[in-house]
Amino acid sequence: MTYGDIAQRRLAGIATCSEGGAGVTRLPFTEEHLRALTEIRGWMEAAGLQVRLDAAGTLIGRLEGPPGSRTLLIGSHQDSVRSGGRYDGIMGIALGCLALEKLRTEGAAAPCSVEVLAFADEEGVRFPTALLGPRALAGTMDLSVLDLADGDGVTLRDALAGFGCDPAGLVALRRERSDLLGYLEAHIEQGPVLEGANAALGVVTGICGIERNTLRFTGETGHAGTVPMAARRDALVAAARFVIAVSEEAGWTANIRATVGTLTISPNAVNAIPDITVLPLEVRSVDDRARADFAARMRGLGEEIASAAGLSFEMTRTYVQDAVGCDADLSDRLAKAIAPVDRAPLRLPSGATHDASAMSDICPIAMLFVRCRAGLSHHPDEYASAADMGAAVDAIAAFLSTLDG
Ligand code: HGY
Ligand code: MN
Ligand code: MN
Ligand code: MN
Repeated sequence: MTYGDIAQRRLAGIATCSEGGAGVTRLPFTEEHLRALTEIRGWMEAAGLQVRLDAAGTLIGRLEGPPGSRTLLIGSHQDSVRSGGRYDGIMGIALGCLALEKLRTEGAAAPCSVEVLAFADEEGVRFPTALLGPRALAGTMDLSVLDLADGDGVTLRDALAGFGCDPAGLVALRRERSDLLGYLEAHIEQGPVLEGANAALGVVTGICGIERNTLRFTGETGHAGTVPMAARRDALVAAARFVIAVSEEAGWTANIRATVGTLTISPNAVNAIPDITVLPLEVRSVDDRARADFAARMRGLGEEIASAAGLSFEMTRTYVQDAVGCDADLSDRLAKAIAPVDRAPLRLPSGATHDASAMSDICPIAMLFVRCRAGLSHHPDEYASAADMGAAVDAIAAFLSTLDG
């Protein structure tokens, strides 16, 4: 049984505990999360780690290094999107544990202290916020998010307390920058680039920035049979024009990915003219300036479309996270560690955001991408091979041995 086979078996095992419908649904501070912690605790103990749960719901496995040595953090997120795949997030936790298990089996002492971190919530699917775990460690969290509620009205504060996590302990989680060597996240690529290059592993150069806005077109409702077409102020027609224009503009603008994704219509009846539409606009880019410019252009476009149809238009930014670069020294060490399987590993940006984005506020970060079949992710058919995961375990173990505490 190779380490890749063990990873495959462990990820299958943990997936079954949350596969209700198609794919994996494992949201933070739920029954599925609780069951997953039992599995992950087992992975950490098999690697000889001291295991504890912190006040943000992060399960932490620690290996004490030589006295006085700093700590390398390895982590990712245990949560998934709804009907997601078996690898996004959780794979990085499994591979980190297996790399330490490999070193333990080989009797190789780690040159520094190492912690594997299983963060509770990166996707932000259950609550309208995310990254509480890494932000608590980085000292950048906003405590007001504790009062945000999920679709059932459960606040993040109550969900934490119900999980045995004391929100009062969050502030004390902040780490000392001087104690940290860095943060490494191994993650399925979630895109087709490595597969296209026939590469098992890649080194991430940077993680895209992201901003989310809420837009609202307001017109006038009326009877679908009696209001002449020329007299209508139809909010759905305006929103439709906007969505098509966003897709076209993003298509010919470098470094931009823009998505609407959902649409709320009022009064949402076939025989009444829609008077209000509310839609999100998410803009991502590795270039923060390009992202801000594009969002400003989309605001102008929305205003233009609305005024041409006699509607009003509002656009409010609800979330922003700047692009982050990966640390050159850690990334070069990672590239060297991959050399046995690829002398010149691909270096590529991440179009997905990660826990590493938040960790970059407290320490240097590096990310290792693992090939993703057909680039499918946030999808039940997401897949990484045992061979590629085995190569990743070897690379993480080799990366650790390049460090000096
Ligand atoms: O949306 C993202 O990029 C991440 O998967 N949460
Ligand atoms: Mn994801
Ligand atoms: Mn992820
Ligand atoms: Mn992540």
